[in-house]
Amino acid sequence: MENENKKGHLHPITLIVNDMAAIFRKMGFSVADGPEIETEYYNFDALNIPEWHPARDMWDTFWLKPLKDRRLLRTHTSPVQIRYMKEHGAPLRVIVPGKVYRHEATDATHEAQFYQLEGLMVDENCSLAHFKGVLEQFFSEFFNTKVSMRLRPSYFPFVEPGVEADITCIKCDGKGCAICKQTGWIELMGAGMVHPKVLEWGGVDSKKYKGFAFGMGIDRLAMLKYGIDDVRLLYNGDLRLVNQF
Ligand code: 2NL
Repeated sequence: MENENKKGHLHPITLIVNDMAAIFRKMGFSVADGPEIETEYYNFDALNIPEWHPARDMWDTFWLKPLKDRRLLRTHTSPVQIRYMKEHGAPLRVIVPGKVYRHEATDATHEAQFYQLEGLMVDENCSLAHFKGVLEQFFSEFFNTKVSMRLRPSYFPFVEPGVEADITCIKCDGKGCAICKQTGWIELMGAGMVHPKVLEWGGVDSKKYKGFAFGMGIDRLAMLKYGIDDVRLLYNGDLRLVNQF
């Protein structure tokens, strides 16, 4: 039989997660994980997104049938970082790759279930400059080419200030091409300085410690790195895709 000699192998998402973790480990980050079924408290309230906050609409949520408390499928991996702060205390460096869920229609760039990698560094005098340095180093190693980053102001309830971070296009080095839609820049992540209230809810003294945090889509990075143009290809089990890795 044709398949008898074929060995199993890792899925492209797993390969990307392993690559990412290896680079962050070299910079002193630990890798953590946590539950995919979360409480409303850890997914929202502890991230400065109370029930009445209009920003809750940013995350279309799969709610579970309510029992004692309201539970949901986590919409981001941030709840793991809150749990990590409480358990380990400051200073800390951690990344959390994992599966997250959004209640939305799928298309070539959206899935209801996808992978995210978030990171958190907390230390005395930690700043956005450290964020930029760490992530420029990360992306340069990940894409095997020197990349620069630019930060644009943005808003997320759990950080202040909040930013969107772009890197120089890895295909054209900033000259302009189809990948970067002629802009020279690729939008890759949201980030910011952790809101003092969020540090406190994580048990960290926000007078003594500062922290940066960031989140990015692993699927999007996999698509960029491997030239995949439809996120659904990563999950529909088509062997013509997975056998290329
Ligand atoms: C995005 C935005 C972000 C974070 C994630 C974070 C986690 C904690 C505290 C503060 Cl525990 N922030 N995570 C911060 C800013 C942006 O992700 O667009 N992700 C794909």
